[in-house]
Amino acid sequence: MKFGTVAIIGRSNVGKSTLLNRLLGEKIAIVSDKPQTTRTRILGVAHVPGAQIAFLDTPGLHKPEHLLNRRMVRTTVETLEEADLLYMLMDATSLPGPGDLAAIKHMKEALAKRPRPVILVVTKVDLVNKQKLLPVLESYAKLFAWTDVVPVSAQVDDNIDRLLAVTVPYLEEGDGAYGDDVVTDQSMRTLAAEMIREKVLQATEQEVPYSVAVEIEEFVEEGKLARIRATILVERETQKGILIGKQGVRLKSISTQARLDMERLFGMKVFLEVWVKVKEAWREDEQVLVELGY
Ligand SMILES: Nc1nc2c(ncn2[C@@H]2O[C@H](COP(=O)(O)OP(=O)(O)OP(=O)(O)O)[C@@H](O)[C@H]2O)c(=O)[nH]1
Ligand SMILES: [Mg+2]
Repeated sequence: MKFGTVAIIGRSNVGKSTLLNRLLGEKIAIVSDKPQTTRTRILGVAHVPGAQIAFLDTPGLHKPEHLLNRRMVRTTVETLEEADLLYMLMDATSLPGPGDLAAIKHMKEALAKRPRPVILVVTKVDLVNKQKLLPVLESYAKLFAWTDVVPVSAQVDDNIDRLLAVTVPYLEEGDGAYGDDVVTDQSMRTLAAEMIREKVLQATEQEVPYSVAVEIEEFVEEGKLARIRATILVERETQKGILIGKQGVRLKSISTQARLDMERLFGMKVFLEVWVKVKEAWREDEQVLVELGY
């Protein structure tokens, strides 16, 4: 039996959470086309023949402009320092940019403290035709002395089995740290809050996605029914208006979609009540961030 921890890192939006979900075959991390979707470290345990792999999804490495973002980057750096093996993700639909170079800088600092194998995972290859892919792979490959380079598509499940096969030999001999049925460390409360946030991210634009957090006020299980009351925090009255929408239509749609996801994942009926509350500058408020688990 082999066991190890693998940090999934890279700039914002490269497809870290999508890859985590695909590696697990289960959706535990939310995904959106907006950068800075993931705000915490998310453990996902893959049980594969002969090995247990603890994947750690992380917030994207970016230039932090709020206390929330400084904490996000710190979380990623800590995970970089702890993990046994690193996956550095880069996006096949673009060439190396400042965000990738900044991510490499963080990675090198962590490796200087403790060298470890790093697999370059080039993501989203389904979006690039074969002739264009080769030069892109080369331009990423020459940025660092990667242990391996694996191009994948997490969306269409291309080469994910190869990524796992490349990974296992780098793990140490040893028993898994988690029980056979453990998939994640995310509580049902956290998963519920994240599902609501995902729908908000998908339904809004510009500043709104960054200004939103979700708090679960109540989570009661009654047999096969969960009663959940949640509050969406925003920073301004105008954002509250946007979220609620004309005659409450947008909020209703967000809440319905989130409820359906919860019912699927939890395997129970969900009664969901969602409110919107303005809390100015919560992203700078230490106490609020702690309460939110950031
Ligand atoms: N076509 C395609 N799209 C992908 C693939 N992987 C991710 N995406 C899309 O890329 C966007 C970002 O994906 P995420 O998984 O949220 O990226 P992330 O790196 O976790 O982003 P942050 O948490 O914000 O740092 C989403 O719109 C995904 O649907 C892929 O393999 N193919
Ligand atoms: Mg993510």
